[in-house]
Amino acid sequence: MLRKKLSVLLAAAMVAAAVVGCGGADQAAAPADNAAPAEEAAPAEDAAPAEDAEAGDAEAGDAEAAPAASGDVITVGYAQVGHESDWRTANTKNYQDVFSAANGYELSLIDCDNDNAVQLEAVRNFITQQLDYIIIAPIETAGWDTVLQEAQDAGIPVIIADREIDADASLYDAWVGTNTKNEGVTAGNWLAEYLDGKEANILVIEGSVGASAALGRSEGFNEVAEQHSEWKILDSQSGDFTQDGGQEVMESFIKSYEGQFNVVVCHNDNEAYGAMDAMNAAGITYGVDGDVILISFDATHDGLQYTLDGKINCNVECNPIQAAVVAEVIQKMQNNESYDATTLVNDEAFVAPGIESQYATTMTEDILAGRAY
Ligand code: GYE
Repeated sequence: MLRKKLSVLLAAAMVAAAVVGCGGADQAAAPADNAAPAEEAAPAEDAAPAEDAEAGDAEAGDAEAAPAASGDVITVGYAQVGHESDWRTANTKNYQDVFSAANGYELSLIDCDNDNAVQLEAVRNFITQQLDYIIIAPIETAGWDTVLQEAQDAGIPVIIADREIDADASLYDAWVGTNTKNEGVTAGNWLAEYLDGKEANILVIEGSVGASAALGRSEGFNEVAEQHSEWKILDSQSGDFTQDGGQEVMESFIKSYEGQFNVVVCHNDNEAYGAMDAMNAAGITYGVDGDVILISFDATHDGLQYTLDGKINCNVECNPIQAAVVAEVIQKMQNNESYDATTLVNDEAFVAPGIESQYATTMTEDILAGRAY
């Protein structure tokens, strides 16, 4: 049933970012400007628990208190980035599992195919439909003010998930995601430790242009690179977080820089698969026994398989399993309880067998067996 949520209670006591996940790599505080506005509002009328609602993930915690009055469902719109990567596929499935009918939700998940205009339209449709909550995984950081104002005017709470946006934090209600700048710093720190003063001639295959996940990883990695006069970033181009994109960029890098580079940094696993295909075709060796050090991000199952096989030297995790945390925030909003305005899903990093690192865990069969996505 469609119901316009008139208001939510945003307790003044917004507590510090809650950290969930597996820990490991050093993660600083969540993005500083994500504190939601403190604002009092009347309780929603229909916050009574429903029967049989249970969270789809062990981490949902409070979500066991059911979402809505019996027969009532919570309508949720998720404007998803697209289907560019294995990470994204896992994230989509996770939302479908957690925001299920059995858990008391009606989820409208729109695959925006990495197109900003489509994503803005999806959010506007959610507003027109007067859904109870809107979740946005923003394709780009920029351009959100107007539509967020429209959602606020309509009284619909918005949760920004996965990536970050430039908009003022007063324009949305909560943020859940990972600290991609720290992921970049971890990759840089690991490389410095591994090279131990040796020269690095680096090629970077970035994620999608304007995406906070790409901007953050570059910013973090560059911060470390700047401290190393023996490192040179030869080139940095977007592979759009896709395997095809990674392959194309790597092919053109090979044309321009063959014989000149010894490090390739890919902003996600899919790009790394494409880069490996391009290097295979050109007879360039990579990984622990190769000429090129290969760094990747995401640490999906297949990415970790390549890490275990010694083809990817270091793989920095980014956890796509975020829906239960978002559901918990929604449950708290629904029950007029205070909630965390910012929730950081923590990440760690993994290195190939034979590598020991203070920044990353050495891969094993057991770690791989435990990786479902
Ligand atoms: O790393 C990539 C995906 O936003 C963190 O988006 C996410 C990134 C992830 O396409 O694989």
